[in-house]
Amino acid sequence: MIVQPIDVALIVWFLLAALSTAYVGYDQFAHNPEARVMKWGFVLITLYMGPLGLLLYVMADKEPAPGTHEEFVKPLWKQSVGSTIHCCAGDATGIIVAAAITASLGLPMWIDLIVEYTAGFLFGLLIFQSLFMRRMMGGSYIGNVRRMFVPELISMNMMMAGMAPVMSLMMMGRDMRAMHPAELLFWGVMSLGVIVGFACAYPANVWMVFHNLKHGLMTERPGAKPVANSRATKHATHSHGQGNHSTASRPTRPQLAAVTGITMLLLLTGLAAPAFYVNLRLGAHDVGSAIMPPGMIMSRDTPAASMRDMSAVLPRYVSHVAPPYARGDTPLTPRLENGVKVFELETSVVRWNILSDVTVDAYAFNRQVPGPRIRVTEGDRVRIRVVNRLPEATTVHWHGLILPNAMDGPADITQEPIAPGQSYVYEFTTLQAGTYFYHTHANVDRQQSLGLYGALIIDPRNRDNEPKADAEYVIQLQEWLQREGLTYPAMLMEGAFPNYFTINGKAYPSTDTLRLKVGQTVKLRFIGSNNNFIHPMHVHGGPFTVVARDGQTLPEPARFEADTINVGPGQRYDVIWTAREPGKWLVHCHIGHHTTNNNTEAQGGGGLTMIIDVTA
Ligand SMILES: [Cu+2]
Repeated sequence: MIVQPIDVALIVWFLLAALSTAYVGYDQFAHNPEARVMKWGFVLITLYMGPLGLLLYVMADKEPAPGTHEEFVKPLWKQSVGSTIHCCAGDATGIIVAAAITASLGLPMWIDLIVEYTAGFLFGLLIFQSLFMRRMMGGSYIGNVRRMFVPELISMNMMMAGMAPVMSLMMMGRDMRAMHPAELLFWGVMSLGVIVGFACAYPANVWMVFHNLKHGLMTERPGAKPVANSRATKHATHSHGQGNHSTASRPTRPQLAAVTGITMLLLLTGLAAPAFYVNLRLGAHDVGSAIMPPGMIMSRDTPAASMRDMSAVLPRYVSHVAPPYARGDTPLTPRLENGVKVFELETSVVRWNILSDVTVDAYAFNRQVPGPRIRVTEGDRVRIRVVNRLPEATTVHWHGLILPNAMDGPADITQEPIAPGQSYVYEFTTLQAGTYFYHTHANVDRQQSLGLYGALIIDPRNRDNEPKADAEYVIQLQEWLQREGLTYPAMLMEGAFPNYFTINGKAYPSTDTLRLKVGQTVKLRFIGSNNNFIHPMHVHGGPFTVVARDGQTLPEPARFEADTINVGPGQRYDVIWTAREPGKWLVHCHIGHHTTNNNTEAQGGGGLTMIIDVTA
């Protein structure tokens, strides 16, 4: 899934890795007199380390001219490269296979790390060192296991000391696609982990090769016995008794113990230190693939549910791309069944333009933001069938209505949430009249912030006492957080503050323009369909009359004049404004930031701004 620039970089990286591996494999097996086990070591390491593996190969092991391999690979640094590659190829293979399996099983990260270390160590020791090397080194399999135990332990400790923090911090970082083996990012983290692990293991291998605890590169010519080109071999005619002819003495027991002890300490630090910063109790099934907003505080005790709540809408869930001109709040036509008005709502993830050049990945009813307008008359029997096509369970709440409890919508309180692919039928008789709205009542924090709401207008059966106007316009408010092409639910939380604001799913200058003539009136129905802020909605060009609050028409003496009304989440105000003078009159929120688009103004404003264009 290509959703971030890193994905393109990873594709390039893995293409380079594939080409590098193909070259190293071809050259090793066609031209290079390296021992078979080391050939495979280089191939695997180049697969994991890409062009860096290729670099190591040409610098340290590729025979420059026929017959020169023995001499070419002699320097200590080259021998140590060989020794590190040999160790890392086995360890990394064990670690990566274990990581892919533990991630698929959804085990917590801290268990993953222990399994990975164990698998890497055992694979390195039992397969790569002892089994594959037996032909080189001679002796029994068990003898090799015993002899290689400490060198393998030292090397593996250093490898994992470097690789573990890379895996922990990057997998549990902002982009947790890194936890999922089906994502390229997972393999990218593995690559980086092997590179860092290699760099950490290299100095330890230099020390071990210098002291003849480990062999380095080898030369294997057809018909001849393979030669282990350890630094000792210039004095050796029989090379397999490793370290017997060293120019440097083997380390003393205290030296070996001290080095081993330090590597154990570094290993434990590498395993444990990331746990101070990230929650290693989580696994791929908890948060795998979640991408978190930049700036979100993620501490070692942030629960998985909190991360899922704040994570981006993954673009792969977008099932419909709405055209830029699409509008929300379009009238929904019911069909009549035995006197019941039947409406159909369907939730899904859509790509929606809030500006001509800015899209959000929204949770939508009937592929629009806001959802379609449901308009009925007081006393109507209504039936609303809701089909859920979201990647998560949902419900619908009918805000402010008097209805049977089972029809009210709160998830897990009055009903089981509607699972993806399932449906639920709400049915009730409308007993009130006025401006209402419907919205999700499952994980409201996330779902409503992503667009799951719509207007519900109930006309009174007797319209005589209703405050009337020449025109009418519904204003539904919303806050959005869209960064780097990803949409996160906007919240009053660190890192989740909104940077876009919409009236009926559009930010100014993409908002509607109302057209009136001087002397005409308009009824503005403000709906606090947003989740976070109280928006002081202001109209230019003279005061309006507040005629209704939360669906209740105010009695004449209670109506009042104002030019700004605080619309809080869930609140509704009906106001009637008179066009007194010709010109362009603004309707806007009076919090300055809410009239910007990502902190910029265009054509005199942004966000919660719209124009009433009055002509004479
Ligand atoms: Cu505001």
